[in-house]
Amino acid sequence: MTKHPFLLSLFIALLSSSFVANIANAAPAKKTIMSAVEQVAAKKLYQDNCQSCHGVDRLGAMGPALLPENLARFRKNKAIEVISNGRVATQMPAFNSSSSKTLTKAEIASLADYIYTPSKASLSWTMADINASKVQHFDQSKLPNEAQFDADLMNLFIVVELGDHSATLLNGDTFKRLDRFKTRFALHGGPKYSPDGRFVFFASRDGWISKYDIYNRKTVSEVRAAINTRNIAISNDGQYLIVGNYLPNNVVILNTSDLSPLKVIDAKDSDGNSSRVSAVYNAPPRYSFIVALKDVKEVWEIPYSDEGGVEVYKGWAHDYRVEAKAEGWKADLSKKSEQFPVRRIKTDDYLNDFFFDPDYINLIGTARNSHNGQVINLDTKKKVASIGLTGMPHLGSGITWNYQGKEVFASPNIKEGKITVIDMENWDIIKEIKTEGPGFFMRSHSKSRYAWTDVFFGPNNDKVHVIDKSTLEIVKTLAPAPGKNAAHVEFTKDGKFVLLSVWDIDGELIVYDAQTLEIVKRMPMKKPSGKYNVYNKINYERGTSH
Ligand code: DHE
Repeated sequence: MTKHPFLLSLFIALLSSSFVANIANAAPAKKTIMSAVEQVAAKKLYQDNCQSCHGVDRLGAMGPALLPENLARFRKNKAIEVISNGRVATQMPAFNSSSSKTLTKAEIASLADYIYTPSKASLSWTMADINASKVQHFDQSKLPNEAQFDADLMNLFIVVELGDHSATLLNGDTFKRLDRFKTRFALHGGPKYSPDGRFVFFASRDGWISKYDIYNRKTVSEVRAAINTRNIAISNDGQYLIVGNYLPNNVVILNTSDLSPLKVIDAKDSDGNSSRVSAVYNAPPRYSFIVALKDVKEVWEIPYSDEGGVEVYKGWAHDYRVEAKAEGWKADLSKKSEQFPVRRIKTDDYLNDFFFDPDYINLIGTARNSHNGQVINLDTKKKVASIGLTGMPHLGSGITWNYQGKEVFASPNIKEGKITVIDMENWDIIKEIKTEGPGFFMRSHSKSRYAWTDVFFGPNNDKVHVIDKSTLEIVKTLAPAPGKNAAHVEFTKDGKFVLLSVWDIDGELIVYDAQTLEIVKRMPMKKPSGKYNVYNKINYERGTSH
C-alpha cells in the first residue's frame, strides 16, 4: 500500500448505510465527456495519486476499478465528497485538507469526471489475464490436512469485516476469535465453503477470488477472475467455482484446487445480445449452476456433473441430454470440450434477483423495476405464476419455513418497510408484515421459532425485528446499539444463538440467546457485514442464505 492510496475508500463510503439508502433510487451516472486536453491532465493526476492502488487503466488493484461501468450506480457528487473529505479509519486521505497532497477543488472535480469517463482499454479480461493474475501464497500440498486448532469445525463462523477489509474466523461455541486476516477490497455476496468445510472462497467486487484454508488459517491462493464481479457459487462436489461478472459480461468457471480458469462463457442471449451477469447460484439437487442475467430475457442453467446419470435429473421434465440433442446444444459432460453447456430458459421479463423452492424446481425471480415476481419451472422452462410484489423485494435474502403445514417463503424489501410471506404451493401472498423501514437480510433456523430481519434503511436502521414464524407477527423489536445500523444475523449450528452485526466502523458483533433474546456477548468489530456458519451453509439450511 502506498502513501496515498487515493480513492481507496470510495467504495466504502458508497457502501455506507447513507449511501446504500440511495441505491434503490439512484439514477445511473451520466457518461462524462471531457475534452482531450482535460483528459490528459486528469490522467496525469490519476497516475500520480491513484494508480498505485487503483491500477493502470483504472482496472483496479488493491483498490477498486474506477470505471463508469462499475460506478454507474454512484452519484458523482458522492465521489467528489469522498475524494475531498477522505474516509475515517481507512487510508484514504482528505484531499481538501492541509495534507502534503492537497488538491484544488477543480482538480478533485476533474478526477471525479475522469473516473466516469469510458476507458476502451479496460473492458477486456481474458483467460490469459486470469491466468497471469494468479497468486500462490502457500503450497497446499505442504500444509497439514488436519485443523491446527481445537474447535467444532462445523460450528465455525466467517465474519466479514468491511470496515478494514478483513475477516474473522470465529469459534461458534466459545465466540472467541481463531483468526483475523486481510481480505481483498470490498467483498460482496456470501463466501462459499467447500463441502467438507475446510476451505472458504471469497469474491471481491473487483473480481478477486481468494481461497482460505480454515484448517491452517491461511489464504492459500488468489486469482482475479474479472474486472467487476457480482458473486460466486460452488458445485456440490466442491470442484468448481462459478464467478458471475458485470465486467466483462461473462461467467468464469474455476477449478477450486488451484483457482485456474477452466472456461469463460460470454453472457449473450441466443440473438447475440450481451448482458451483465446479476448473480450465480448452485442448485444442489440439479447438479447445476443457475445464472441470472441482467440485460436479456434469459435465465441459464449450466449442468456441471453427470453424477448419478439420468437419475440425478429425475426431477427434470426430461433428461437434459435428450433436450440438448433436440435443441442442438452440446452436453456430453464426460468430454472436456463439452463441459459446462448452457441451457437457455427464455423469460417474459428481465429477472435478476432469485430465490428457489427447496427442491430447486421452481425459481422465483424479480426484475429491479418490475412490480411482479415470476415463478418459472426450471424443468419445463414455463412460467407457472406471477406474484404481485411491490417495492423492491430482495428475494436473494429470503428464507422458507413451515407455516400451518405448508412451506412459505418470506422476502425482505429494500424499498418498502415490509416482509412479504408467500405460500409456496399456490404462490399467493399470505401476509405482508409491516416493518419500521426497508430491510436487506432475513434469517432463521429450523430449531428456532423466530425469524429475524433488519431495518437497513431510513431513520430506524438501528432496529431489528424478531418475527414469530407460527403467527407471522413481530414479537420483539431490538435496538442493540441505538443510532448505529444493525443488520444481518446468522444462527449457530444448533440454532441456540444468533449473531448480529452492528454495521459501523466502530461496530460490534452481538451474540443473542435465540430463545430468551438476551445479549450474551458483544465483540468490537470494524463494520461487520455478513457472517456465515459452516454447518448451516454446507447443509443448505432453509433459514440461511444459499
Ligand atoms: Fe448484496 C448477497 C445483490 C447491495 C451486502 N447481494 C447478495 C446476493 C445478491 C446481492 C444477488 C446473493 C449472492 C450471494 O450471496 O452469493 N446486493 C445485491 C444488489 O443487487 C445490490 C442491491 C446492489 C449492488 O449493486 O450490489 C446489493 N449488498 C449490497 C450492499 O450495498 C451491501 C449491503 C453491502 C456490500 O457489501 O456491498 C450488500 N449482499 C451483501 C451481503 C450478502 C449479499 C453481506 C451475503 C448475504 C448472505 O447472508 O449470504
